[in-house]
Amino acid sequence: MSRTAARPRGTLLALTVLAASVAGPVVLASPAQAATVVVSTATELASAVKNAAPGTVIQVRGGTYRPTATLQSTANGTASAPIRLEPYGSESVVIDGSGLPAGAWIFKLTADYWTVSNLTFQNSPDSAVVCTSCTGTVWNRITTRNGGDSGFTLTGADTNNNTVRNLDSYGHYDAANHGENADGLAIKFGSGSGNLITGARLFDNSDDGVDLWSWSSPVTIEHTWAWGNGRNRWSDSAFAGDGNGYKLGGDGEVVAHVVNNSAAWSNAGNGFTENSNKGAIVINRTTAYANGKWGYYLATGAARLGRNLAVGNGSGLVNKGSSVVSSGNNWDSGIATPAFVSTNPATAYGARKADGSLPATTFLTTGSTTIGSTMN
Ligand SMILES: [Ca+2]
Ligand SMILES: [Ca+2]
Repeated sequence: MSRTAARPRGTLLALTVLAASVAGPVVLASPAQAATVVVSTATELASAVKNAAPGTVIQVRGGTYRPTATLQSTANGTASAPIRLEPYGSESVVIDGSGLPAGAWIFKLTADYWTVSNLTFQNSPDSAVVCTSCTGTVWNRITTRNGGDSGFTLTGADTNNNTVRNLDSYGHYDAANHGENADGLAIKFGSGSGNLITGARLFDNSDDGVDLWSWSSPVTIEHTWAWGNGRNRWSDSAFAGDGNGYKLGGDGEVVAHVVNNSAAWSNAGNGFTENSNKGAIVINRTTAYANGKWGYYLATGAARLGRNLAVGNGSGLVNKGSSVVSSGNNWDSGIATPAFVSTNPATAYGARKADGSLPATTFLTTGSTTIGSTMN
């Protein structure tokens, strides 16, 4: 369904829209906007996003929106009064980029203290969602899918204390570069502390699941699954996707990222790779299964690998350099390899739990309390 019909609007919103559309001198220093703004067209959505103020709640009526320009804002919320962008009630909202110009993103936020929840961004010509130099943003249960570059991106200096919770990002492919850039989640070209990724599913993207290229501060990733990345699903005869589940560095940055209780399977490249990052990357209780190259590739850095489980990867379980500290992993002496309860990944694609967390699955579980991801 394409949302084109106008719905009745509240008086406050009507006044806001009217005020914004009046030509001539603007009396107010900045246009006042109602605390709660209900939008039902792409034009209203663009205006509400642009003009938000601390405490604004933007509620989007159900339907599919096709903006013709990038939705963007530089309006800051505050820690105590964040700006919220979310569906109206339990309605289902899809923001579709197929009407955007070539090279455009769907949503560009250069702002602090937003909480964005329960929205799907699809078919972007380029990246879908990009948060630049953001602080204190929270992203709950966002889906990015089938776009022309990376799905969800944090970038820029002063990117601090952002939380990405329960992201689904899949099917991205940059055709012009034969798939070499489109990642599920890109935290690249920037810095900032306190950024947390939890509960993500990053799959079937042309390049990597997670990419932390040229990022100079530690990122924490937990309860995340990356699979099927870097496989040529587009019949591209010059396909160039890398296909790492977790690309944990690059461009000379030395940084101690942390990955806990996560999994990588069936990626074309490595399950987890330092990608030349010589920092003390910490990887604990993760599982790498059936990836095309190494389960864990940490050949030059000083990673700390604890209680990880690698099974059935093309190049081998682990490639670790002499500075790596390795303990309790199934390649370490005296550590047994527990059997998987299931190797059928079908449930990994299933519906999330009511609270938005990862779907229940026995896939790659072992029942072990000491090694490998618990897959939840
Ligand atoms: Ca690449
Ligand atoms: Ca990449």
